[in-house]
Amino acid sequence: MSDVSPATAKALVPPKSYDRNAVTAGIVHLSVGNFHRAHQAVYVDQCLALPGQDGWGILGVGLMDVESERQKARALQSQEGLYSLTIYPPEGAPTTSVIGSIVGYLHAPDDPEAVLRHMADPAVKIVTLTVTEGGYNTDETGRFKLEEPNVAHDLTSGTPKTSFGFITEALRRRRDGGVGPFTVMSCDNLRHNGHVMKTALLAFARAKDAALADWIEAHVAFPSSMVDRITPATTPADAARLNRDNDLDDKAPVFAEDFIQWVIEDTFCAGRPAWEKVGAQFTGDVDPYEQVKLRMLNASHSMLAFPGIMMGHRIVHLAMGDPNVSALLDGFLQIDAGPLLDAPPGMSTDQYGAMLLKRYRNPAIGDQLLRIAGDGASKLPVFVQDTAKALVKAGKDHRRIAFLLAAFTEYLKGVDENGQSFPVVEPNVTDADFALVKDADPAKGIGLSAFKGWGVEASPRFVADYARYRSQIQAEGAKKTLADLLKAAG
Ligand code: CS2
Repeated sequence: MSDVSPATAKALVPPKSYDRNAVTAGIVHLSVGNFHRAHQAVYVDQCLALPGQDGWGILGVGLMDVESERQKARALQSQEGLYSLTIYPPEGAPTTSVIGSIVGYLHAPDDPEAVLRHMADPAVKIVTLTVTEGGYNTDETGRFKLEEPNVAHDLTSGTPKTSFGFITEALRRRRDGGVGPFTVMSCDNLRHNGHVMKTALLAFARAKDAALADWIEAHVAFPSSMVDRITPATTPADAARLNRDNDLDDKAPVFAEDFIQWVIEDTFCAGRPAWEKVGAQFTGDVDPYEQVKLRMLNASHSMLAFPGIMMGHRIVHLAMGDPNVSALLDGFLQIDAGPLLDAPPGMSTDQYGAMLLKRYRNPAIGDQLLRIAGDGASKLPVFVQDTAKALVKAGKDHRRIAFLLAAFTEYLKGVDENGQSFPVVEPNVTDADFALVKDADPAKGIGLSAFKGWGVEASPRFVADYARYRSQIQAEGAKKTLADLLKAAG
């Protein structure tokens, strides 16, 4: 609870750099998380201050039918989409600004028709999404899961629940009404996220209406993009602190690190904001940027989260304060992940790795390891699989990755080495997976569906190390296991 009473705290004042009343929504964003509000919404906010950009405001849409999303909708609606963003540099004072680019907000389960009306509006030219790695509804072979209950609902209903249902129905209305298509841009941490989006959407559309799927394939653009800014969840204690420090009464404050990056493939089909004027980078090939970011930043985040949680840590910079954790990440970045990558021109993976460790050490962020861990079963295949595959194939040192997979498997039990339990949010871990986790034979866990197709199960040395690390984590804890691993690794 904020201890700043509304009577004394200041209300949010819209940005002065543009006339917010003149701004209309040219972008619909599906699933407005903190990351979106600290990233894309900031680029848009800065763009709106430039001439000729006032058609690029954002209409935010919440998709999930859960209380926290309803609460967010109420908070943002009561503030007309305004919220404060506080940026913490590693040293020196934070800065707070009010972001005005979200000019409307709808909670889709309350009024799906209103969402569709907006998405079909000719003024909307781009639909962006941050629906998380697991939100693309594909299995480990890349197949779109038509049987997923909400997807199955959307296939037979005109009142959608899923992003696929909303986008497809809106595009149908636009095609039938002679309104052109909009661009669909994923802003999630996935390799080739544009391609993943396109494949998923076309699989859905084809199952619903083949002719519409052909139209979408011919007319809709799906640019890929690499997105980056570390944005913690705002806990009630954070909200109280931010409001107190800023003398504000904001029901939905966000905070983040000062680093920000966005690399976008320039293939929009209905125009786009002048994001290049506010720091975004446009390129013909996002892949090298995505690979470096996913396989270094997100993968090392996982390397930090699962072992860190099992050691009893909960906060990123505090875990980084343990020299062994720091050495684990450094080894992973510099020895395992970095050398396998073709970095984009002008970029060195060594420097990038060193910068990541610096970002993680920022004490003002207090990012949550449990946030990073969430839905690990969807994240690990995206972030770690390619590195694991390449190391095993080349017969290189796989121990840090075997330790990560062992720590992830033990983490699924929800208790750390101090006996503290924590919530395990793993919607994509099946009952069969949990049975493997509980099996008395520690090697069995290598069969988890999250590890399918990695090729590690075919390496007896990898499986033996994985099983050994699991047994040692169970018997002596992750700290001791890591200390021994580092000693052995020299
Ligand atoms: C994190 C990301 O959730 C995760 O696994 O690694 O949210 C990370 O903080 C962002 O991608 C940073 O850009």
